[in-house]
Amino acid sequence: MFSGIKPTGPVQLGNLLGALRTWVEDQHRAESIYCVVDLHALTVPQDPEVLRRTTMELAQLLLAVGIDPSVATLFVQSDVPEHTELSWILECTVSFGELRRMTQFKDKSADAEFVSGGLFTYPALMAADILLYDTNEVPVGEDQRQHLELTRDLATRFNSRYGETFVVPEATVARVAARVMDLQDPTRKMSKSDESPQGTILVLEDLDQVARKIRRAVTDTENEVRFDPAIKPGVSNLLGVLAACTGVAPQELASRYTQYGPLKADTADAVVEYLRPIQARYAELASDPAGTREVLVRGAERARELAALKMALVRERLGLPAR
Ligand code: ATP
Ligand code: LTN
Repeated sequence: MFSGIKPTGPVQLGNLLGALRTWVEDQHRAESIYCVVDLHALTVPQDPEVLRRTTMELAQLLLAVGIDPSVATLFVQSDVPEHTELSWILECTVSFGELRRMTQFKDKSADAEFVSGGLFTYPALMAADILLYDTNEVPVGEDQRQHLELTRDLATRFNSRYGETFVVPEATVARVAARVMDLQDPTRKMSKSDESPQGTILVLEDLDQVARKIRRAVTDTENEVRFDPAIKPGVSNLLGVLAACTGVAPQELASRYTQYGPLKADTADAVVEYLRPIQARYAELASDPAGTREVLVRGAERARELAALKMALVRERLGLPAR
């Protein structure tokens, strides 16, 4: 199992319910490697002090949600230089046309003033992250499915050109809350780097404020509680969030409500109770930055061992000199 998250801002509810929740469950099922992908954050300009702080805070948050460093490997991407090395090789494996079709690139470049080359080649670095570790499964939110398909294509192409080298991975997407939507604009995915303070719930946000934002979520002018994301995105989003927090299916939850008010109130309560213990654990970890740093050093050592083995094979396959 391998997955990554960018230190581009404070973690939001979509990250937690769509991805991190599965990371915590998966770590007991198979060998799991989780990565704070700081190099991916550099596709847009970052303030160095802010990036340093956000990387550390994100690692602490991952521990607070339940990543257990005694069973899973947690590390920072830039600590393992093999990621950038393999990334170049995969940039030479992917086609320009494939990169141009990526919807994340289209969305993020559409109204950007400055579009970096890295934003365009981003999926090659992501494929490198995954392929270095013989990954079978990649737990991600729905928005990353296309990048995973591309990763599979690149692994297959490389294997057929140079001989069996990479395991072809699969995406595992959460059954509910795989795409948590913005509370104020439920046609847009909740995101940590977009400016939508009223539509975004932060995992470490004041809990009264969390409840307030959910009670004010945009729904629709009908008066029927039904799970139908295409036609009723706002109501379905609340049902998906409530389902993820309670473990009850969204369709089943829909049948229990006739009005929006009680649905919002129960969703607010469920999210607050879901976040409360995470916030408490985070507060404890925040007082021990040295402990987290040590986890990351050990994680990088373990990741490097595996990554170096894979790179040695890749270099041999390509005719690059052995190190
Ligand atoms: P950014 O706004 O900087 O692009 P992001 O909030 O989309 O960031 P990422 O670091 O790109 O977050 O993603 C980390 C994980 O969270 C990925 O697996 C991604 O699919 C998942 N994820 C992100 N947003 C959501 C969402 N709204 N619903 C469900 N999963 C999500
Ligand atoms: N591209 C992902 C973050 C990411 C990732 C990865 C996810 C980078 N490398 C490897 C899974 C596996 C995103 O934007 N959410």
